[in-house]
Amino acid sequence: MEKYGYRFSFGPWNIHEGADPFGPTVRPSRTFDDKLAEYKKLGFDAVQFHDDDAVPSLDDLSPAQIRKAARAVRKKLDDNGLLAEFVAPRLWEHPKTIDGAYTSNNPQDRAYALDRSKKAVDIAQELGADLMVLWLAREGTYLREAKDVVRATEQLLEAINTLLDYDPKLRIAIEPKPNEPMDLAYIPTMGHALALGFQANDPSRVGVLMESAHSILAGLDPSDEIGFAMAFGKLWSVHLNDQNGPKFDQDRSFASVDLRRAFNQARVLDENRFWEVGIVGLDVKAIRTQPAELATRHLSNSLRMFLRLVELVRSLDKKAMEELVAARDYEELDWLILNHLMGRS
Ligand code: GLO
Ligand code: MG
Repeated sequence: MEKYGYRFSFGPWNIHEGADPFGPTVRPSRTFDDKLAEYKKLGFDAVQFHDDDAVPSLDDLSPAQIRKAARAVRKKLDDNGLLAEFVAPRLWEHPKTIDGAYTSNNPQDRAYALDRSKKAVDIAQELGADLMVLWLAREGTYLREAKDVVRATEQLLEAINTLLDYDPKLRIAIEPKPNEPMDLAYIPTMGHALALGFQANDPSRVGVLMESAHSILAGLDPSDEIGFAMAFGKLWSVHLNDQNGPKFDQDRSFASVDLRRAFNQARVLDENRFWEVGIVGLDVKAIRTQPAELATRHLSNSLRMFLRLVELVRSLDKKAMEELVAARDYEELDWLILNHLMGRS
């Protein structure tokens, strides 16, 4: 398969058991090793990690034990010919993160969040990844009076600065999301994430990860979110997927809901040479009805769809487009794009 210089990644959570808030699992769990064996078969190059995907039960381990366990995972990656793209501290499941992590109202809980994040940095170092992704899952509120937004923003900045100081080579990519699990998140969009990063002590080491579904949930266009971040050289990773309107986070296969919206994400990424900057992550989940033995199709289909869209981007009749833009004939430009997407000329 021609990959046009792109590399692809997903996280172990993207092969999952199909539980939802209203029903139990529908597919058996697969071990980490078993999932790892799927990556190359599906055409992928790199693994995205939560800290505890790499080192389970890390809260019960010493820093030395954590590093040792992470080194063993590095060996498995090497054996499978895979890279680690990033490590993300999982700051949303522990009892100490019920009311938020860096923005919790409880100082002990905030200390836990920082300590846990430092352990995630240690794991990233052992896995050979210089990137940490911060999905700020519970940094927000169910009711606004519960926290002080100015203080919360300062706390987020302090946490980022603490991590930048902890490892002078670390880069941080903030993954914004407007809601879920919180009703109202503090860093809902690319603009918020970038603004926070630019205020950090070393802004050159803070960038963003754009997830399509999150942009759509915020009522924004993912390709514009991509382009806005790329204009500042700040798009360091993506979570491409799809989303049927502003409801719960669906993580549908890339392009499965809105082909043209996906085409434009591929277009802005490709026209700005994303393959030279980052790895294409696919944060997709199989729908719950999918039988266990077929529950990796969403990954390979998303990857192949991205590459097909890159081909469509590159085969666009640029000259015809320029002429239509110059004539301000956007109806005909619309017709050209729609026909191109349908394989018609
Ligand atoms: C959930 C997020 C989640 C993160 C992952 C990495 O909505 O998209 O999947 O991307 O935990 O931090
Ligand atoms: Mg994501």
